[in-house]
Amino acid sequence: MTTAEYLAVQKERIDNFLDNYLLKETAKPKSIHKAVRYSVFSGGKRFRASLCIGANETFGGSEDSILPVAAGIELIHAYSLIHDDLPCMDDDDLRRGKPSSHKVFGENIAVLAGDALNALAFDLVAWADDCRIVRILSGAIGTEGMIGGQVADIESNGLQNISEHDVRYIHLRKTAKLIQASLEIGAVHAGAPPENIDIIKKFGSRIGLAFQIVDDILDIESSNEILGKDVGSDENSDKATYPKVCGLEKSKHIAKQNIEEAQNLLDTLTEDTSILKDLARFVINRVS
Ligand code: GRG
Repeated sequence: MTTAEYLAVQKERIDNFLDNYLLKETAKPKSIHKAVRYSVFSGGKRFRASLCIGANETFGGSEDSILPVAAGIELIHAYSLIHDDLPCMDDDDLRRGKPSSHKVFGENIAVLAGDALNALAFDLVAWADDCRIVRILSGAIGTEGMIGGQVADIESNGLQNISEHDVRYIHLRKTAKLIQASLEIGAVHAGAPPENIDIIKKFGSRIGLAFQIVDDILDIESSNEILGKDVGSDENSDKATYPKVCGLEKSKHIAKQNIEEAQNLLDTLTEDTSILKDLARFVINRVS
């Protein structure tokens, strides 16, 4: 199976699961259920869910019991995208080729749709009946994870003396933490030993950093049509990005280097890690 096929299979499984799980648009109050479904089913590669399932599979975990957990991680991701697009954050009108949640439903419902997704995500993750998983996810979201990264990102807007170290700090939290947690959760759920979980976490941190560097690069080199959002927005908002502090070519080199390092880490495991290596390669080959 190619990586594209693997991602397509997992996306279908996740989407079917979520379609059955989420309340219908006709459920009262209709606006919130419409807004939740609008963002969850607006597209998306389901990359984080695929990493979670891939890590679980690598360590011999059960295919069915990881599905609700992986779906819950995607709900956290959808929540972060809704809030990231709000006027008080990045103020983006377009996401996944469609108007952002607040453009369709208004800011109040968009904020609440994000909040609802957070609650639903933890409901799904709780299906695994494993507090370790709940703690990994909440750590990835909190002030030492996505929220901390987003705060540092907002506070660095427009600053001219930003260093590579500063951008790395932001990217590791804003983006890499959830990617790392997706893999760690898959491995923990499968019962992987602590030394292997350590390797998976290092792998996740590197591919997560590369994922955000590639995102910065695509914001310069891609188009609105391919990316499904407004390209050039990082430069317009004078955001802290790798291309801003290192230039495009060095940014590409750093992304590639992180992926190579991540793949090399997997060579220390005895399990078949081909799925995870392929997903790592996808990070630098992706076009959207
Ligand atoms: C606590 C969940 C939460 C959020 C509050 C808004 C915020 C703090 C953080 C923003 C984090 C964020 C949106 C980081 C960007 C990550 C990123 C590169 C998103 C794009 O991911 P893809 O390409 O998107 O996987 P698709 O559309 O394929 O799902």
